[in-house]
Parts: sequence; structure tokens; C-alpha cells
Amino acid sequence: MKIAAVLPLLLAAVPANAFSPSHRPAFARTSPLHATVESPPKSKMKVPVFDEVCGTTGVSLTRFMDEVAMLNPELAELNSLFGAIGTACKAISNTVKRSQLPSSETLGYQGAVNIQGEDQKKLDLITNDLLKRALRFTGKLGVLASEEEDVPVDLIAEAEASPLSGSWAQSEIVVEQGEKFVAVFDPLDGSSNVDAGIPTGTIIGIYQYDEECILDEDCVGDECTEQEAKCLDNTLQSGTNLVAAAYCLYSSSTFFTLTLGNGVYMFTLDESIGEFVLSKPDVRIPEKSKIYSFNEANIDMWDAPMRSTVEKWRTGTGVSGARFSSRYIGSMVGDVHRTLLYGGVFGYPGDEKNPNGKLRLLYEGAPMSFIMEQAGGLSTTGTERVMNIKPEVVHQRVPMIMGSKDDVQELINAYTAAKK
Ligand code: AHM
Ligand code: MG
Repeated sequence: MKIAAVLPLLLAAVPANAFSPSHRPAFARTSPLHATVESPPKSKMKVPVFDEVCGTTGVSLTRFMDEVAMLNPELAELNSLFGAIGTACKAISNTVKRSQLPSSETLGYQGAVNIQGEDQKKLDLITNDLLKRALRFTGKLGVLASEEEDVPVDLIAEAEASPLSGSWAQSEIVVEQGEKFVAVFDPLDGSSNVDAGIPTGTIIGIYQYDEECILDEDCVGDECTEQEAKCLDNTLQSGTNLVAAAYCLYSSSTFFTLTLGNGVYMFTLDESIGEFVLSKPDVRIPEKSKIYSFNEANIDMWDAPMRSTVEKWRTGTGVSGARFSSRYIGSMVGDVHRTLLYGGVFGYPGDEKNPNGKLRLLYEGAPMSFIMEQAGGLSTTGTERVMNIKPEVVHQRVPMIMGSKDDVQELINAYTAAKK
């Protein structure tokens, strides 16, 4: 039911231009192109126009998704998924905040190492479980892949094979017959910083699920047949197949930033009402900037085009002639969030030791690139559009540089010139 129908007394006119048609994204915005990259299909998503807005709550994420679903029936199935993601983000936000209290025992290491050889923090596992359960109970998910899971998890088979124990034992996990999706996520990116209270975030990508895929419920890892393994390949799609991407940032405020392929929407958690409220309806990254954001300690190990471009920005001898500042949190969601709002170039390039850098393609690189491109920025490995790369394995790493169009293009040009 529309808020307008429920709370007519709270309706207030929005500022004249806040949600006017001139401020909403064009229906068919194309993603920016690299010279070497083919054009992505145009999104047909219809963008809601909020003629009436509740003066107290503004446009909540729930209302936003309801209206998207009304205008775009083909996206209606995403509604409950994003309801669950929003709720999980609120719960993770609380968990991260409370972790600093002396009575909390959620900081520090779990004592386990994930498949990528990284020590898992207690919060990595808590937030992974939280998000996994929230998504699972929507009944809309076929498979998920997470930074904290060794292999993709087939939720349909898992639900049928092993009902949850404890307080959930009585409740059946509903796997709806309707459309299913694949979710890829990093539940708590930047968690190595969390003990120091530094911002962290959750990154999520949503793909379509191939309904042809029926997995044997007993199939686990190497026991899967080739056909079954192919089913798990549902997770190994390139960023161009993403239906939606979002991140939650846990910082001075909790933010929820979303793209459904037609612009970027930023919501801020209003803790007094427990709702994400639309705070930036059409995020556009400035086309040029004076900020770069890299772990500069690795500069000696970067390749020549990367090193020389950053050197030019540092000394004010690049294309714009501006002398750049350095800003680096070391927490991707926070660094990308600032880059979207202030402009800049963020990245984790490859280096001599790690030619593919550090960031993971599937659940970090692709969803964040989708958001960046939808805000008018670019995302590249230096030689290739990140969105075009199809992962071969779930935890594949990718060198990545993203941000303001003109500056990232300057870097791409340096790589192109170096090839000649
Ligand atoms: P994580 O997924 O294990 O948290 O690692 C990813 C994080 C990113 O948030 C951040 O951009 C990068 O690692 C920082 O790495 P470094 O400490 O090498 O600069
Ligand atoms: Mg991560």
C-alpha cells in the first residue's frame, strides 16, 4: 500500500527539483565505453517518479522497490530479495557497532583460514551467516557465492537436504517456484580494519539463475558431476549479466547504494524509524578529479603505465595539470563511496608479486564496477573493462582501477600507448 494512502497528514511537498523528471536518470542510460569495449544492452527499467513524499519518512527503500516493481513487473521478484538485503544490512550495521563494546566478544580472529589463505575474523563468519540466512528465507535464491564460502552454495539442494536445527527446526525453508536469482557477496569487506572502528561494508551482486540447473542434493565439491558443476557455474557470470548490485557502508551513517541498471540510488539509514531513506536519487560521479586512492606503498611493483600516470597526478603534470591528493582508507566500500561522491580514482592494480592485484572479481570487482559505470564512471584493469571479464573460478582476483571518467581514461590511454 502506498504511503500516501496510509499517512496523508504526513505528506509534504518535496523541494521543487528533488525528484523531478529532469533529475531522474534517462530511462535508457548506457554505460560508458572504453575504445575496445562493446556496448552493453540498454536497460529498459522504468524509474519511479515520486510526486508525493512522506514528510517524515521520505522515500523508503521499501517504497522505492515497491514502485520499481509496479512499473517493471519483470523486476517484481527482486522486491523481497532487496527487502532481505536491507534488513541484513541493518543487522550487520548493529553487529559492527556493538562489536566495540567491552561486553561483545565478536572482535578478533575466529581461528579459521578461508580458501584464499586469509585469517577469518569472527565478524566475517557472523555476517556471512546473517546474510546467507536472510537471502535464503526469501525463497528467491538458487545459488550463492561468498568470499567466506569455499565453493558456491546450492541453496535449493541445501534447503531440501538439511533443514536448519535449533529454533528454526520447525519452520520449513520455502523455495518458491517463481524466478530464482544468484547472489554473490562479500559480507564484511575491509574486516581486517574492523577492530580499529574503521568503516567496513557489504558488497552484493545479483544475477539471473538458470532454471535448467538441477543439482543432486548430495553433490558437494569434487563429488559433483560435470553437469552439476556446470550448474554451479551459475555464479561464474561476467558483470555485464548483473541484474542488480548494491553495497552497504557502515560508517558515520549506514548507507545503502543500489543500481538496477538505470542509475545509482543512495539511501541513508534513519535510525529513528529503522528505514533506509532515499538521500541521493541520481548519483553522478564528477568527470574529473584531484584525488587518487591506492595502496601507494606498492608503487615500485606496479607496471610502467600505472606508475607513470600516478606519478604525473602526484606532481601535477597529468592531462588536467592538477596536483592530486591521496586518500586511502584501505576499505574498498568506504573508498568507493567517497570516490562516487567527491570524484577520484580508486583501485588495486596488479603488481610484480600479485599480477591480479588483491580484489576479487565476482563479489567485489564486478558489482562495484556496475555501480561505478551506472554513476557515469569507468572501471578497468588498465587494458580491459572489468564488467566484461567472465570469472573462471569463484575467488578469482582482478586488477582494478575505477572512478572519474576523464582520469580513468587517461590511465587507459597510458596502457594503450605502452602497447604500441
Ligand atoms: P578483504 O576482502 O579481505 O577485506 O580485502 C579487501 C580489502 C579492500 O577493502 C581494500 O581495498 C583492500 O583490501 C586493502 O588492501 P591493502 O591493505 O593491501 O591496502
Ligand atoms: Mg573483501
